[in-house]
Amino acid sequence: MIAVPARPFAYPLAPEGRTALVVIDMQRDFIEPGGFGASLGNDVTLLHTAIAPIVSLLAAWRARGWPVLHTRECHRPDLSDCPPAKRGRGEPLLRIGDPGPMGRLLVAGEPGADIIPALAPAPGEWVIDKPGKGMFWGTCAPEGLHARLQAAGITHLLFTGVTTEVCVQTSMREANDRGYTCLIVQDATESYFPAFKRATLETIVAQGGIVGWCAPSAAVLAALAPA
Ligand code: TIU
Repeated sequence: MIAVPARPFAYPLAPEGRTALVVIDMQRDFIEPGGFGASLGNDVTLLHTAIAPIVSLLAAWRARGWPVLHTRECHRPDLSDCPPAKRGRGEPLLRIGDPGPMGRLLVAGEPGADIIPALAPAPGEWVIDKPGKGMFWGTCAPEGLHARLQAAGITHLLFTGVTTEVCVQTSMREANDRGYTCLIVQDATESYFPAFKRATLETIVAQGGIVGWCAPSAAVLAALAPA
């Protein structure tokens, strides 16, 4: 194990490809103007600071040939996997499936559902389309994501991406309940609500790491031996 200085205490990062880097929903629909995030009334520029740290972590994982998972929150074009309760929620400018400047919002195959070019998946990396906020719900049919991770020998997950308190936290909680040893990289995740990000990081590490660990990307990168 590689000890990463972290809160609430050192994180035991598993080498030899057993720790996957998870990049949650770094899609144009959340990061760029005119997408789903903006339609909910959010300032999408608040998410941009997470991009550079994720670039650095991706380079480190790729240099070692360690597994990388990208997720995309999106739905089938017929919206059969979008519960009416999700589509009807709130008063957005545009709803899921409505046409916008980057195509239909949160629909697979539309430009807005793509991962931003700076973080484009490399060949061989996992790309998981998820209809919910959590990455284990309704994904990787028929066996499910947990079975796929187990088959790949992945026991540890590093979480990055957006938004901290919605899809990142939900996915990290799902993973924690399934027995994964999880760390959230504090500068590689962002929220439209800085106070919610702070509260989420504190919630995760409280009570002896009730959901997992938290560390900056510099601490993770410094702990890794030269590739
Ligand atoms: N709205 C919001 O903060 N997030 C989402 O809707 N999805 C994700 O977090 N990816």
